[in-house]
Amino acid sequence: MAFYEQHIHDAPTTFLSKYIFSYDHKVIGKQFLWYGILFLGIGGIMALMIRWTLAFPGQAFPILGNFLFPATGGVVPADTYAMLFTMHGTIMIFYAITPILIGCFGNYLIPLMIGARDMAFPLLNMLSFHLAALSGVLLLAGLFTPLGAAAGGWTSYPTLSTLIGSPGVGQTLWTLAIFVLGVSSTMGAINYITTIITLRAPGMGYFDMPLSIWGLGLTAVLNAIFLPVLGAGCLLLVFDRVFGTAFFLAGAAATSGTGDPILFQHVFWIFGHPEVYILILPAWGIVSDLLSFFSRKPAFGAKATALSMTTITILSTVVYGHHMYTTQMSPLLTQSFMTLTMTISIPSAIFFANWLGTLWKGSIRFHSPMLFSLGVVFVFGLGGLTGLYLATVTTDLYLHDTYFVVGHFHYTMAASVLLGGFAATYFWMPKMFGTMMNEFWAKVHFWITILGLNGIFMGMMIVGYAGMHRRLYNPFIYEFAQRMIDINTFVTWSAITMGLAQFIFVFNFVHAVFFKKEKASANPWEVGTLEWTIPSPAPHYNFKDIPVVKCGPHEYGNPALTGDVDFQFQTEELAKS
Ligand code: HEM
Ligand SMILES: [Cu+2]
Repeated sequence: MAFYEQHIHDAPTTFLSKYIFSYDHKVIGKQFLWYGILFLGIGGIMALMIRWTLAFPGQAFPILGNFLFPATGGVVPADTYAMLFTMHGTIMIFYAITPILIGCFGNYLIPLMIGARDMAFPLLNMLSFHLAALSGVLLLAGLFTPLGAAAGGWTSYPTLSTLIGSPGVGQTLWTLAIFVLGVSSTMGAINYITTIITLRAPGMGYFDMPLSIWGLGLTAVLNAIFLPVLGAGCLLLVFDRVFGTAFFLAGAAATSGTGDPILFQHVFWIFGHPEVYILILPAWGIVSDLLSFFSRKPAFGAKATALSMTTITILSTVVYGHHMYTTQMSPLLTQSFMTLTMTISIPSAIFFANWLGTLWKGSIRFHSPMLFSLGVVFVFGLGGLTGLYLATVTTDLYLHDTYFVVGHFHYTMAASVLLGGFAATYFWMPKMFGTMMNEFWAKVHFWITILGLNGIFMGMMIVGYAGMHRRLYNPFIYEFAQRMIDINTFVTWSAITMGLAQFIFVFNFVHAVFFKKEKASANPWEVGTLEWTIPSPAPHYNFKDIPVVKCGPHEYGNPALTGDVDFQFQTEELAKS
């Protein structure tokens, strides 16, 4: 077991060193949380503008419309629509989900759950947040440039993203922003990996780590390997845009020699497919732990779950071609990618079955984190199943670039990751801020959110299956699509409802952080992992004495336990009858 002395320095006293330039992983985690919630709001408003356009084509966007689009009397213009879906996708993936799940919970949980006093490289950690903040500024700056923000989709395919498709500075800023964010996340990833390898508390083997740490660790591995690939692609794209190279320009567009626009798609998806697992793995890990915590049972097949997650991580590196079936790849390649993609169902099925095994005959407590975790099980099941239609070449040729794809990835990513993020926020709130959020409003928030998002994404899959294309400003100029306006209206109302429900969360959160008097106890959920052995909120440098780990993370319901507890801390010797 790797273990070395971790020091304790005096607590910072000034505002700047405490809240802005803090080295403390807990503060940096919270910085990422606020950052992510802010972008979640911006990305959410953009989503509503997209949905409004699809449900009520030609009608002014309520309230904000007249202010933002005065030239068209409040109606979202076509070129703005392209910017909206581009920025929405980019913001949600890179600036909302990533900072919340990985930036916040990665930072917050890793040292606490493995019994360390901080990350291995605290200064690098601070720099990583500040680079992320810089990247956010670069991205948003694009909105204020003369030709507006990037509009080539979150995938930024050339030629849409070269000077021909988007001459404005906005696209250059987008590309730079993603590059800077890539650097930031790579720094974070290296830190996470080193911390997990070197700073685990004495006695904690890899299989004694909570599954949340498995998820976050595997995510960090993927990040460290594949973000540099995206970074390289972005850099080449910037060269094409600014210095006149022709990596992704072909034919007459290239000044000398020629490049290949499709090359960018390869580079993008070599990163892009692992990226979807980068986002989902932390959510899987957290849900695997929470299902066990709130079923009061050891996680069923915890080792198999960890190994399945590892297998998926490895497989995710060799399936990226399933995003490119329609680029005229050789059939030999498409079939190989199809087979490899299908293979992912095997480990997925294993850990999905393990989740159900954990629930089986558990004494389930339906607290809000549990409700959100069960929500993940449900939506991820749907998302995974729809993936099979897309993985199959023959069905994908029809479904590619339709709203079916949009429905699929919103179920797998938006829905499961969002619900997982909420589960984590409600659950670790007492440890992070020292207070609990209101359970009643948490449950109201859960029910409206889960009904809303199923209305939204189910509706998307239906219209997509009927042939409605994604990214069109007004698909209803086609006669067959006119009949889909009603479903689109339904989707939009679901989105508005779900959007409004998020205010319940924001009020609940802000109230708990700033206004609530009643303090949380050290272990309000009665679970045994290391972070619950210390007071809430976690004190400066977490552990006065580094804990010694004696058992696994999910020791529940042992009949030999006495008193009215049904769990054991990881620092306790297993009770023997
Ligand atoms: C469980 C097995 C899964 C399979 C077999 C699968 C398969 C696919 C395939 C074949 C596509 C390409 C469709 C097309 O463009 O025509 C696709 C798109 C996508 N999937 Fe999945 N997927 C799975 C799980 C996931 C998960 C877990 C996530 C995210 C956490 C995810 C996120 C995405 C995204 C973001 C896209 C579309 C990107 C874009 O075109 O903008 N998928 N999926
Ligand atoms: Cu993929």
